[in-house]
Amino acid sequence: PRLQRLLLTGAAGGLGKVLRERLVPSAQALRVSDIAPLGEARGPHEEVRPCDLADRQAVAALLQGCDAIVHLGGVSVERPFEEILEANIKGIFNVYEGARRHGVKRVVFASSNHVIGFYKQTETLDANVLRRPDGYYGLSKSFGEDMAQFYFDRYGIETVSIRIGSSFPEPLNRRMMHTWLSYDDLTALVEKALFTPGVGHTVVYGASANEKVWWDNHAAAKLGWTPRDSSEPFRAKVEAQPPVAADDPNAVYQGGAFTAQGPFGD
Ligand code: NAI
Ligand code: 15L
Repeated sequence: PRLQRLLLTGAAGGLGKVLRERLVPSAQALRVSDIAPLGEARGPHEEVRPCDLADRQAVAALLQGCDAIVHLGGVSVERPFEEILEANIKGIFNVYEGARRHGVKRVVFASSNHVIGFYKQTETLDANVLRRPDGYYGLSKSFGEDMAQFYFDRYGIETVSIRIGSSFPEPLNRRMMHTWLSYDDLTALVEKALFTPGVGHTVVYGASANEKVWWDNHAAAKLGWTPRDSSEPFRAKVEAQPPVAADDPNAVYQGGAFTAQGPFGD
């Protein structure tokens, strides 16, 4: 183990379940947190700590004694603004404030491709392009990246913001043939993000070595990460799905259907 205590938020979620297992070798103690049920501790290495990310005092207490955090917790899809505000926007503020107060030195932030979702699928982007968030969810991740930059510039807390593409056991549709990030590649990228020295605030994309990617990921190569997997073995299965119309958001925009969700309520 290289860290004394690592905090994993969103540990009950899709990616949290994966990293809860796979980050065990990275730390002596793994503190797992979520607002959803986490079950029992998986062994003496685990501390199970339920917490609402919108609760500033609770999040500060959660970060106490940790030397790094992998922050996956929050609303992970497009939702009404008020929901995003609590979990993601107040949540990321509470995480960085807690980190500052308790001397946590490194954050790995699960950002999203939805910070650049309104770019067309014909464009190739690096991590420095102007962000074009495709909804309140994308806006919250955009805010999170700015928060990361601010807390580095002001307080020296280092962050790797990973603009995750689509991380699922397999790509689920044609768009994800481009955006898919395998769990093995995700794990390796998170490890590099935790342990590479001198990252400041580095923004990278999280996509496997798919045949055609939309992202120039040289920033990730600087972390020493090379994706190993590809969506290609799933091509026949994905292309057996009904075709998508050329003007469907899923075929036009990098953010796919997220670009067309809402407005909510009135
Ligand atoms: P998920 O929705 O399965 O997991 C998120 C977890 O956060 C859930 O277990 C949920 O209970 C928890 N959470 C929500 N509100 C909370 C609150 N107020 N306090 C504490 N916990 C709260 O999402 P998934 O797929 O595991 O994604 C993990 C992270 O990675 C998310 O931040 C998501 O935005 C980001 N991401 C994921 C992608 C993917 O393809 N899976 C793509 C891009 C980004
Ligand atoms: C995300 O940010 C979501 O959290 C995830 O559920 C997927 O929808 C992914 O993006 C995607 O764009 O495929």
